[in-house]
Amino acid sequence: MNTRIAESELILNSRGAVYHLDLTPDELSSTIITVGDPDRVPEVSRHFDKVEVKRQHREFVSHTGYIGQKRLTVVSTGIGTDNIDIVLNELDALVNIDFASRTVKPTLTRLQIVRLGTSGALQGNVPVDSFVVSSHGVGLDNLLPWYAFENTPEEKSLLEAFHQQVELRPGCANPYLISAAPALAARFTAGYISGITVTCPGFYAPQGRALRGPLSHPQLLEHLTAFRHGDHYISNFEMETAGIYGLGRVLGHDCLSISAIVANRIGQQFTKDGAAAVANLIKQSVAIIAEN
Ligand code: R1P
Ligand code: URA
Repeated sequence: MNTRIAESELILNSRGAVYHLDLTPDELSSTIITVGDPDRVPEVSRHFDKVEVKRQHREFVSHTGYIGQKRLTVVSTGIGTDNIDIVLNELDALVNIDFASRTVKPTLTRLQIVRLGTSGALQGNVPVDSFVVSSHGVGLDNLLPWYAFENTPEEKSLLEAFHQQVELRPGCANPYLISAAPALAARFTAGYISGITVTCPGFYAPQGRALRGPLSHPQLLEHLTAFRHGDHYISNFEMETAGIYGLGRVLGHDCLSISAIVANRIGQQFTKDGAAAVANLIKQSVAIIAEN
């Protein structure tokens, strides 16, 4: 039986558009770029040959257009995995729920979702202005434990190693680990560094930054930097990747997160030109995403 999804669960506005994103199904492509900063959306769509849709509601700005024959949507998520919960569920609803009957479609669409963001490096040899492709996302936020999901044997073994090597106070985090879509990751190799990305529920103490608030985990950076499991190491941290990979797994979409490194926490450096680093990441990556 295909149950009707109530008005309170899938909320549509007067345009028939999904609640937070304010997009209708025809306004979305199946190839999607997510960015954190709403001002980054036009920086992506300036590479489109034509922009046919522009929408904005709260921090969620969306542009849909074409590069050649390839249709693309770029959408801003704002900061954090609480926003990723909203964006990934609404993107999925736009393709996999029939808004008229409010039922799940019999044939599901697999979206291709690529995050182009910024991040802080956790290794001395991952320099500022370099680009990191996240082979896996480790979530120290608490989004994915709210969903039912399955880990692969490789993910279980990496997560076990993470539990052994990274000391976290009980009740502070419930780490989860999900890998990138392998076929998507394989397209971003030349000019990109690959490593595990840790997704944090904040920018300051949850990333080991002490301004005035004392840290409950002063050893966090040291443990993350030292982590090893076979050839795997932790390259960087930020605030969305694990949530995107996790909801991609839950909902059946292919996800990849790529970051421009703006801070190196080991060398204590910050990029001299973050806008240029992000512009370079966008130019190089959008060209690859637009290839068929
Ligand atoms: C923090 O400054 C923000 O920057 C990073 C983090 O994940 C967080 O969202 O990504 P974006 O530049 O894509 O927003
Ligand atoms: N974004 C983060 O979340 N952390 C950094 O250090 C830089 C960008």
